[in-house]
Parts: sequence; C-alpha cells; structure tokens
Amino acid sequence: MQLLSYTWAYFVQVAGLAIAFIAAAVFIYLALRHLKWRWMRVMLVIIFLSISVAFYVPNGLPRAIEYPLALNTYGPAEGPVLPLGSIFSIFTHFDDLERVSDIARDPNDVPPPITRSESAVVEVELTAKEVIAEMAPGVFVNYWTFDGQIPGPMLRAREGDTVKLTLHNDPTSLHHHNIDLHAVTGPGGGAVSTMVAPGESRTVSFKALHPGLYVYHCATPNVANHMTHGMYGLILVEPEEGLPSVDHEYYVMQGEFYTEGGIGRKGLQLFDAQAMLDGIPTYVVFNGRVEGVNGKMGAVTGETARIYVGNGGVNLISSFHMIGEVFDKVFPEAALSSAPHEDVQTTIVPAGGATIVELDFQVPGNYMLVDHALARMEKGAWGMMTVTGEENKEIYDGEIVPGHGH
Ligand SMILES: [Cu+2]
Repeated sequence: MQLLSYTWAYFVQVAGLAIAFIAAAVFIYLALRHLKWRWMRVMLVIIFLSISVAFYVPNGLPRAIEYPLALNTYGPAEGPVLPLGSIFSIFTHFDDLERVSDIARDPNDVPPPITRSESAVVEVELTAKEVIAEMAPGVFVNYWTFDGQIPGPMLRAREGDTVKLTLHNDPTSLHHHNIDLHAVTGPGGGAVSTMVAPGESRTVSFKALHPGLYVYHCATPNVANHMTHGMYGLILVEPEEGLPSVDHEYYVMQGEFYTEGGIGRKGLQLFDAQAMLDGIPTYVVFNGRVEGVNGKMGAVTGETARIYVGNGGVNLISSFHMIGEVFDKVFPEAALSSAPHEDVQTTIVPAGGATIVELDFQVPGNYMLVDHALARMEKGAWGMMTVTGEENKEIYDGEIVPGHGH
C-alpha cells in the first residue's frame, strides 16, 4: 500500500501533465464531433493544445505534478535530487528497511553528567541506518538516521578527552554515509575519514578541545539531503569543571522535512528537492516527527531543568521559546566558555547550531516548547512539557480554562 501511494505520486508527478494534455485532446476531439471535416477537428485540437502548452508550460507547472528529475545546482558536489536509481532501489529493498515504531528519540535520553576530574578516552559507536517510520499518523517517511532514531544519540565528553568514534553503516542502507562533528578540529570534522559504504565501518579519533554543545551530522554529498532525512545529533563537551547539577536534562532537536504532495498527505512520501532548495519545508518538528517530545518531558514545581537544544536545519533558524516560562539562563550558540544571558524569552538556534537553556519551575501546568516563528507550529514545531506540584498563587493566580491556548 505504501509503495502504491509512492508509485502513484511519482507517476503523477513525472507523467501527470502529459496524461492531462492527452485527455484534453481526446475530450476536445469528441466535443467537436459534429464538425463535418475531420481534418478541421484535428487542426482545432492542435491549436487549442499548442496555445495552452505555449502559455502554460513556460510559466511553471503546479508543484503537485512536477517531480524534478534533474535540477541545475551549483554546490561543490552532487545536487540534491535523489537519482532515479535511488528511488527504484527503495522498491527492490523495501522489505529490508527496518520499520521503526517511534522515530522520535526520547528527550530524556541524555548521558549522565561526567564526574571524573581527569581526561579519558571516550569510545563511541554509531550506526547509520535507513528506516521507515511515521512522521504523523498515516504519513510515512524513509528516514536516514544515526542508530535508528532522530536525533542520533547524544554524545558526552569532557574538555581534553580523546573521542574514538567508530561509524558503522548498516548493511541494509542504500547509501554511503559519514559523520562531521562540529566539536572536531580537523578536516571535514571527521567526515573525510569516516565515509562508509553499506556494511562498512571506520574509526576516527579526535581531541575535544573546546567546551560547548555541538551538532554532528552526516556530510555525504548531497549534505543537505542527508541531513534533512534526519542524520543529525548533538555532542556535549563539558568544561573541565563540569556543569552545575540540575534535576532534569532534556535533549531536543529541531529539523525540517521536505515531502512531495503537501502536509498531511498519507502514505510513503517522496522527497521534494525543489522545496528544500526553496526552503519551504512540509514538516518542521522536534525529535524527528510531529509531537515527537510530547508526554515525555515532566517536572515538579521547585525543580530545575537544562535543555540541550539543537537545530539540524537545513534552512531555518529556530526561535526557541517555552510558552509560560522565562529561561533563567541561556548559553547563546551553546558557548559554554562565555557568561550566559539571563532572563531570556526566546533564543535563536542557528541551522547547524545549538543552545543550552536552564530554567526552574514554580507554577504547575502545561508548558509548550515552540519555534516562535509560529506558523511552523502548524507544521509540527511544538512540544508539551507538564509540570505538576503545589500551586503558587503569589506567582500565578487564575482559573485555567481547558482548550484556551495551552
Ligand atoms: Cu548520510
């Protein structure tokens, strides 16, 4: 069924216009059947069609019937269009691709704080894996991931540590992959040493020189294409003295997905390279899917939290905000060596960048995480956090009417 909708979308987009014009030609020919001379009917059909083609086609085709088989682009390597071979290989390997029941990584999936006071060698293994999972109910996407969920696992090291990272590419993958970590000082952030074909593994070693929270991502050409299929995550390099302890640490990463056929279209989605170039995503979500972090983030009044926020891009800057809260501290651009900003409403998370926010909870209720470019909420860019505990009428006193916003 998924392949059927996938094939239908592809068929309509590649051949839809030709089918429409053939149908129009037949219709006009039949409509003119009372005309006496057959050659006149044929001539009129040709004139009608020529005029419509001459005026219509040069002025652009509707996106729904325009699958770009080729685009002229000027990046340093391959363009973003998935080659035909890639599309057909999905058919031949469709049953091999793992079905992941929940593509969203749990925002609580954060490695524990580092307690050592000396440097160490940190060994990490990641597996690039292409899977099928739901973006929204009934909407399926061929995701490309690190370790089968989005974002990839959060990595944690200490300033001065040596990280020894082995990247595997699952044998079921249909593409090469690699990894570029922004915490790396060295060529390609490690990408040039980790390119792996399906079934291969490679190891790279680097010293974590700079404390901060860094994006890692696949950098296989076309890089934007690999990233917008879900290949990103965060690596935290703690400063030597560590980070102050908090009650909760959360891991949230925004990303964009570009699909043919528009938001809410059911079935397996075709990747829309033109929409990616235009920067008009169909879905903007936290942790890989619509409502990816909902129901998973909770706290009690009096507790504190730190949220590690990243943005996989590939076009938008996130205006990260929590409705009903003020961030006590923000480390802009996740620069842990600089003093934090205090009392911040909305902070920006650049594409390929991160931020760290800290807050405490004083009033129970539901608090929504959003990209405050709020049109993006409709594309999925929101998550819900629930705070329970004692009311605090001095700070907030009002009847909470369900259904009125938050
Ligand atoms: Cu990749």
